[in-house]
Amino acid sequence: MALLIKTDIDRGDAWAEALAANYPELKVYSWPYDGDPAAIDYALVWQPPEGELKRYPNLKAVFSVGAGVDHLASDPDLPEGVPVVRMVEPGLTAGMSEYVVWAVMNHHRFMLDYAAQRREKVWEELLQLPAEARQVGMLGLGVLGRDALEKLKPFGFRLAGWSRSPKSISGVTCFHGIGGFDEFLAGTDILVCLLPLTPETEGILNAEAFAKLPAGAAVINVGRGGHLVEKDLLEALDSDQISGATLDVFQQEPLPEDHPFWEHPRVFMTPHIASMTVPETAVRAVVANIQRLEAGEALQHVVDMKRGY
Ligand code: NDP
Ligand code: OXD
Repeated sequence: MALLIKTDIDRGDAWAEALAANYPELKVYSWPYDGDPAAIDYALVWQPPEGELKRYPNLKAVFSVGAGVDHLASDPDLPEGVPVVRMVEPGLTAGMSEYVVWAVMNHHRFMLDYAAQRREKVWEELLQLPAEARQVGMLGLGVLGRDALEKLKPFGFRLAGWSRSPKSISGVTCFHGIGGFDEFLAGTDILVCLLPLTPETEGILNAEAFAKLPAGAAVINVGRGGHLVEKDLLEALDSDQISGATLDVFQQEPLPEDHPFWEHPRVFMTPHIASMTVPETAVRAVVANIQRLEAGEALQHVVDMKRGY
């Protein structure tokens, strides 16, 4: 049995070593692969070139290296009938929750203001609000959104979430669908986007949504750059409707050098690192899934490609 692997960041031999340790019988080939395409049973990929996966006639499943599968859904030649599996693994989940907790605190504790004061050599205390005075609103109540909310619970924030289908989560006020969107936004002081990018969610962080948030709300985008209408955010920041933003993902990555976000004093940015798949833990999830399929059982975390997530 053979697996082709294409990852984004060079992590040396971490993937190959973890695969060898967890599944010694599996032959692992790194992309670009110039062997016989018919020999490849599985692909574990991040942003493969369009049409690449179609080259392998015997693929049994495609595993996404990331939780998001928009990098695969955008391929018009994605092989039909081959299941696509999104990444669900504890390392990726833990990393995202760390980032979200930090980013919420960044806004809650006025860190953008203190950074500005530091630049100006201003020593001034700002009145701190208790956590329960703020509502954190999570767009997306999937694996990552729910875990981040759990990790926020001990701090005492009021918590809310929005998903496509109804949910019931202890300690979280849940809203769903278009009908629940406005009420969700109206109560949200710190908005976090952890949605998948689909035709339905593209551009969801726009002027209309910002206007429905309480004045001075903060925005954290860790979903995808395509969720945010960047010029609408700049306008909302300039009018103080939005007090600040923490952004990890962008319409164009890497962010172009002349982009106004680089210099904006109310924007904190990171280069799409909110979380990263951890080879050691991810491999266990992939191997367990391959073994499930080989034993005639159903794969876990298969994406509904029509829905887009
Ligand atoms: P899941 O598939 O587990 O959860 C997706 C959630 O979004 C679900 O609650 C789903 O609702 C909701 N949703 C989807 N479409 C809609 C819609 N149209 N309206 C309302 N709610 C919707 O995904 P994960 O939590 O695993 O990952 C979320 C995203 O995080 C990824 O797709 C990726 O884009 C991003 N990500 C970013 C990273 C980074 O480093 N910046 C790292 C990892 C992931 P329902 O529950 O009803 O189905
Ligand atoms: C992911 C990502 O989707 O890293 O996992 O963006």
